[in-house]
Amino acid sequence: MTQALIVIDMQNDFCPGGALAVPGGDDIVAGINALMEAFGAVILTQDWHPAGHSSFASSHPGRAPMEMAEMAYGPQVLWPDHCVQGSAGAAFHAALDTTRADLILRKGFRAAIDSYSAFFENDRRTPTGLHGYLQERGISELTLVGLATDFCVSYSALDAARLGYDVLVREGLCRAIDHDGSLEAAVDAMKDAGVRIS
Ligand code: VGL
Ligand code: ZN
Repeated sequence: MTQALIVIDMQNDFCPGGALAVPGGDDIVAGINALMEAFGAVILTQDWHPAGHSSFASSHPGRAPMEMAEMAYGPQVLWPDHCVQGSAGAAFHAALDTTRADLILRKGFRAAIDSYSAFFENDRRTPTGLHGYLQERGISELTLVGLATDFCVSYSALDAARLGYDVLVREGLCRAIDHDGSLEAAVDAMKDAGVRIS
């Protein structure tokens, strides 16, 4: 049975020096590279926003990063501009071993909707296509690592669990934004959903 390693958003903008830097974001690159060996499938996700994306605070006059906004699909954190398509910030961390990737899945490319999860956009309904890909390859066991634990990793893990996958999050190979209790809430939600955390 093929097990997949899903590496979430290991991009420059989420690493120290980036536009939405996650503390210690680059500390996990070597460990993730080393882990790839053990998996029959390696999938990388890449946050990939058009300039002026609706999740950017700069797209909402008078609003600041980390404030909440109400979107058509529900509440949304407003972020600093990050991972703009084709920018250096959107590129993978230079030390990440991208050669082992079977699939690079981009998300967040529609201007009007954000996409934290590798499976669904933030309306929790619009699919990215990853579920179909995994199903066609007969993959049902997933290990998740990457950035950030409390947003894109946990949203992906929760959706995967809901879709019936066996999901393990390797917390030591993730780093969190931890804004306003978001890390504790994410860990609680993952545990409640049956996601294994190690
Ligand atoms: C992420 C906020 C905005 C993430 C992506 O990768 O966790 N967080 N875009
Ligand atoms: Zn983003």
